[in-house]
Amino acid sequence: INWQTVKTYEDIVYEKMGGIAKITINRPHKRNAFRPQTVFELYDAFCDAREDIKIGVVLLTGYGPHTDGKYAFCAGGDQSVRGKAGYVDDNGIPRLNVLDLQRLIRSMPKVVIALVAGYAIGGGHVLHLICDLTIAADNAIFGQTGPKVGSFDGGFGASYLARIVGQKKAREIWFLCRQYSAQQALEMGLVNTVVPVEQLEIEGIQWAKEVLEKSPIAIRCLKAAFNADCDGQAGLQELAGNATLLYYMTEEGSEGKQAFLEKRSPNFHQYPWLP
Ligand code: 2NE
Repeated sequence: INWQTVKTYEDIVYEKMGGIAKITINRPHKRNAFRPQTVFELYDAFCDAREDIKIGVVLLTGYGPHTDGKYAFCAGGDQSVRGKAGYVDDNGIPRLNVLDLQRLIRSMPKVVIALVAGYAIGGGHVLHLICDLTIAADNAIFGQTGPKVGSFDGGFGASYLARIVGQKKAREIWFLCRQYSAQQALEMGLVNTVVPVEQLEIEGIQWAKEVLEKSPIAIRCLKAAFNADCDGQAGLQELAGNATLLYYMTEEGSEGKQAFLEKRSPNFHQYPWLP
């Protein structure tokens, strides 16, 4: 495998080989959780891949294993930079810019394949969800955590998930915040296939090569057609992003984040289940 680095970033690695681009989130000490800077870099790399007429497939993955031996695709938003109205960038501005990235992955007329080893959790789970295809390593672990850490993704994270796994399962995933194995994810249609972790990239390249043999215009029209069926969810995503921003401003939302950072269970008992 002969990946060529395209551009050097702080939080990601961006490489190309033939018609394939590979974008790797590179914050293993945080289980590849993203801060605003990470998302800006991902957005920049995805834009480059979209513009490059030689690129037909993008592989999105997470660097691993970490020094403790654990793998992660992405553990969602970096809770240590979560402020009152989003994830705070170097200029002190709170952001939910991962929603822009979700829209770019969804709308770009190229095939995006998530290669998931280890944790795909929270906003990291939504990132794999939004990709066109997901190849899971046998050690992959999937789940949402929002209601535990004082967050939610009421856009694609809820509605698109329900389209994929069905309403009952999607509600279970969000309401209980459990973790699911690669095999369970395969059974619920959340991933396309499961392979041994050491074969993950090889499998991704193989799938990419098969796509690259096909007609670019047929593929772009098909992607647009699959999207069109769920396009109302794009509006929901914007509305839900605003609701998340407001929720982050509340004491109840902060309690979840604070509990994660303090490595304790959240105490939501003081907040009423309003009628
Ligand atoms: C991913 C998971 C389950 C892994 O558990 P484990 O036990 O393997 O690792 P550990 O010890 O929890 O994590 C290792 C280090 O990574 C940091 C941890 O704090 C820890 O740091 P140190 O104590 O070693 O210094 N880390 C992991 N995830 C992080 C994160 N998201 N932010 C900051 N630091 C993180 C376990 O780590 C976990 O449950 N992580 C949190 C998952 C989560 O709740 N993510 C946010 C969901 S909300 C979201 O993503 C979102 C949204 O809902 C709406 C819009 C945008 C984003």
